[in-house]
Amino acid sequence: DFPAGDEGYHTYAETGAELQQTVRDHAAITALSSAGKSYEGRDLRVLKISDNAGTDENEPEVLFTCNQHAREHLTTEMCLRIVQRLTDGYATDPAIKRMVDSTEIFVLPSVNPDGSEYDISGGRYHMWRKNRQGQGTDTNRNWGYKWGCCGGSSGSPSGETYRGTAAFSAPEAKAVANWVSSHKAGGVQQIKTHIDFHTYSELVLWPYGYTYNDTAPGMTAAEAQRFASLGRQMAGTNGYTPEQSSDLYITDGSVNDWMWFEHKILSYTFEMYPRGANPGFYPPDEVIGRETTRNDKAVDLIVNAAIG
Ligand code: 0X9
Ligand code: CA
Ligand code: CA
Ligand code: CA
Ligand code: ZN
Repeated sequence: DFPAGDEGYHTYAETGAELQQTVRDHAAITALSSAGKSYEGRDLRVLKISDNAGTDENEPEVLFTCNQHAREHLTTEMCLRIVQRLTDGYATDPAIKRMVDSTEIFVLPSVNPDGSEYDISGGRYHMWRKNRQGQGTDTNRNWGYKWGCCGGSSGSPSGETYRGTAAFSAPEAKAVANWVSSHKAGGVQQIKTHIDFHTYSELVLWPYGYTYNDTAPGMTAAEAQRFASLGRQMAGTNGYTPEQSSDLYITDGSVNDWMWFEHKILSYTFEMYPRGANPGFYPPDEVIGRETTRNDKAVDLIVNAAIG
């Protein structure tokens, strides 16, 4: 469990209970499923939010993923905030109703439930980042585009950015990738936009991460412009700093590079609150409301970007 005083954060079980309650309260516009299993066998839960949620309709799809990194617990709360706002607001807020009716929104509150549960085991924080496969693989270095190419990951199993033994050797990355790939209809990827939430530094990041270059195979100058333009627009709503992800540091095998290169999904990383190492990965639960609400407008922008 979370340490005393931080019970406002949701454990894996509490997150499941919250999603189930949401489906009970909003059965017409929600559907709960699983993208697959973690290394230790936990479900990678997915909540779909759309009108006629039980039917795969021909509507642009939007994906939100959270908690790829175990200790980044505020991001799980971000995904739960998206779920709560879009479902509770549906009946009364016309802008929310329009978004929910014209898209299919998928929310994955924890891509790394094993790591997250380990990080809070014994009621203490363990400063854990990776999954729980062996010494741990950094799932955000395990995606299959330019895996291990460019010095943006570690080849050492004890490394904090260990890339794993092969692309998609981590069951969590593999499961989410297969789930995304299954969202093609008639050869066209239905998921149009994506945010992967992390902490911390208050940044809006876009691909590529494996190269400092703005343009590269699969990324034209016009496409790079689109990333930068929407990225800056979103950052204008939450006060984060917008930049290409490699401007922070080089990563290879990150989720955004794969989402964009393989599927042309407009895929961003948000690094949430705080800006610096204090309080770093462990802000008190008192900030959850403020720091997740802070991204409401950016969430609306990425949903509306899928509508085009
Ligand atoms: O290193 C990461 O995976 C992300 N930062 S974190 O502190 N949450 O671990 C950033 C990934 C974004 N990509 C690049 N910086 N290239
Ligand atoms: Ca508290
Ligand atoms: Ca629908
Ligand atoms: Ca669909
Ligand atoms: Zn992270």
